[in-house]
Formats: sequence, structure tokens, C-alpha cells
Amino acid sequence: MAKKVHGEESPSIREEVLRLLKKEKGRFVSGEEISAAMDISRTAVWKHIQALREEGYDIISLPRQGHRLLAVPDRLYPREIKEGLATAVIGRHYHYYPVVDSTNTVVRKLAAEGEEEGTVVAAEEQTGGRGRLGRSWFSPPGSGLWFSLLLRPALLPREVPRLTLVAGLATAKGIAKATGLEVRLKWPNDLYLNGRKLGGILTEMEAELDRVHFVVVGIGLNVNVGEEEWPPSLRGTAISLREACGREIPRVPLLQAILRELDDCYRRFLAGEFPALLQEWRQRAYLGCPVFITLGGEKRRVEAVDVDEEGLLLIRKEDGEISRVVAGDVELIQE
Ligand code: BT5
Repeated sequence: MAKKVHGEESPSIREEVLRLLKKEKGRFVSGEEISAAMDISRTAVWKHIQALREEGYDIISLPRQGHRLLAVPDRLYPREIKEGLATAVIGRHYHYYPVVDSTNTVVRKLAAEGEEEGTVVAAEEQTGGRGRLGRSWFSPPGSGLWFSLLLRPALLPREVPRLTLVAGLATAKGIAKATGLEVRLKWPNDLYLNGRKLGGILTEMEAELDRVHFVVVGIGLNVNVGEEEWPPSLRGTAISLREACGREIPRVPLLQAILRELDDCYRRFLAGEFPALLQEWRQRAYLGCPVFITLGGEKRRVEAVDVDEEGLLLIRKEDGEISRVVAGDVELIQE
């Protein structure tokens, strides 16, 4: 039978070749078998195998035996993340980049072009990862989860900070599901492990006074960052999951678990369940303890008492007065 010539090196055929190798994982599949199954030439088969190898798939090829998939790379490729993801909204559209300046910036651009709610942008590395208030976020290649979501909730601008708490809770739940590690939450946007910063959330929005156009929730999580990789400014204050549990954590199932929890928590949030989500947040949070809080440039020691039903922090000052904090920086006091 004449082999197809046009399109035989197309990306969709590459997906089929990979699917076949995955299905037959653990055994050799001959070049002939692949060529017949895909209706492509043997040369095209070889090119696809080579391309997959370049993407990091560990494929052994032996004369007369064929090709065998030994291992799938732990990269955040769309095909790997989407496989079995089964979320309703979050990650329905998923964009992947080896390197970007900031995934939040990419999502903002997509949002302005009309991209749908739930879109996720993930990168292996960020060259201009951002924190709040113009601070930077260290995002080295291949060792973290650096990703952002696009949301279009019907909220007032002052209600948007609640999404930071919801995203923090969902991330903590996803980490627990995938690794068994229980992380702690620090108001408003931090994930902590062993008293050090494991991750952070940057929530940005485009809004008018009474209408939110879109919200971008950016999540940064240190997964396999090695002790020696930290810049001096973060040594001793930052931590990765690998450092905490002494083994490499596969990022693909971790990101999938977090996206599933985000999907679930966001659905509950939209259904009016913020109070219940907040209750779950509280159970994992640093509350009822002394902290330093910086408000308007002034740093003082207070007690972080609780979060109220709007997600604002309640603090008790040294004179006993309780006040509500809309935005501020909280620093744990390690005693
Ligand atoms: C945050 O800001 O914690 C929000 C971080 C959000 C990062 C994600 S990654 C995907 C998306 N794209 C982006 O560009 N950003 C989001 P903030 O609370 O302001 O904390 C920033 C501070 O955390 C810095 O000033 C450092 O002290 C510290 N820091 C920076 N990188 C860190 C890291 N990888 N791990 C732990 N701490 C870090």
C-alpha cells in the first residue's frame, strides 16, 4: 500500500506514535508495526521517535526489535498534564512554555484577547517571575511549578482577595493528595513548610470600580529546587518539597492534583461556599500566634487572631485592640 506522504510528520501523528508506545510500555514495538498502524513511512516513524527523544522521552531502539518507551519526562507538557485530568473548568485550555518572563503576564495578555475562563499557563522557567509589590519570584528551570489561571468571576473588586485564600487552600490540598505533606498557610498568600516559604500566590485583576473584567491567579511552588540552588537571599528562608521529604517529587501528578483541587474549590466558591472554604483555610493557617505585621511601612508585633468572613485578617495589638487588615505583610515569629 502506498504510504501517505503529506502530513506524515505532523504533530498529531507524533501524539499517536507516543500513545502506541505508552500503551505497549514495557515491550518493543517494531518500526513496521508503527508504520502500518499510522500509515506512515518507516523514515517518518524514525523522525517521530527522534523528535520524542528530543522532548525527553526515554526510548530505546534496537535493530530487529523496534522501539520501547522506558520513561516519560517530568515536564509539564500539555499532553501529560491533560491526560486523565478531568476538570470541568480549570485547565480546560492549557498553554505550556519552556521559558517565559512571567506566566501572570502571559495570562493577562491572553485575557485581553478574550481567552476563556479556566485557562492555565505553565512554564518550566520564569525569567521575570513576580511577587507582590514589585518583588521578584525565583523560578529556576524544571524544579518548580510556576503557573497562572485565568478566572472571570462575577465579583466586586474588593471581593477578589478571597480568591487568593481559595487558591492557597486548593494548592495545599493538592500537595497533600499528591505527596501526603501537610503545608501551612500564612495570610494572605503564602504556603509554608517546616517554618519556611514553600510557595506564594500572586492575584492580579483588571477591573473598573464596580466590575471585574478578569482575575489572574499565579501560583509558584518550589518542588525539586536543591539546597545549593537557592540564591543567598533565600537561603534559610525558602524550602522545596524535595528538601522537606528527601526525594524528588514528580511534578506532573502534583500539578494535576492541584488543578483538580482548584477546579473543585473554585466551583464551591462560585456556589457560595466561601465560608466553608475559609473554615478549611483556617485549619491549616498560622492563627492564634504572635507575628510581625508591616502596615504602611511600620512593623509591629501583634497577634494574628483570625480571618473574618470576608477573608480579612484580624489582629490584636499590644494594647488589646482588635483591628482588621485589608492588605499587609505578615512575618512569622519563630520562637
Ligand atoms: C509571592 O509574593 O509570594 C507571590 C509569588 C507568586 C509567584 C507565581 S509563579 C507563577 C506566577 N507568575 C509570576 O510572575 N508570579 C506568579 P510575595 O508575598 O511578595 O513574596 C515575594 C518574596 O518571596 C520575595 O521578596 C522573596 O523574599 C521570596 N521569594 C522569592 N522567590 C521565592 C521562592 N522561589 N521561594 C520562596 N520564597 C521566595
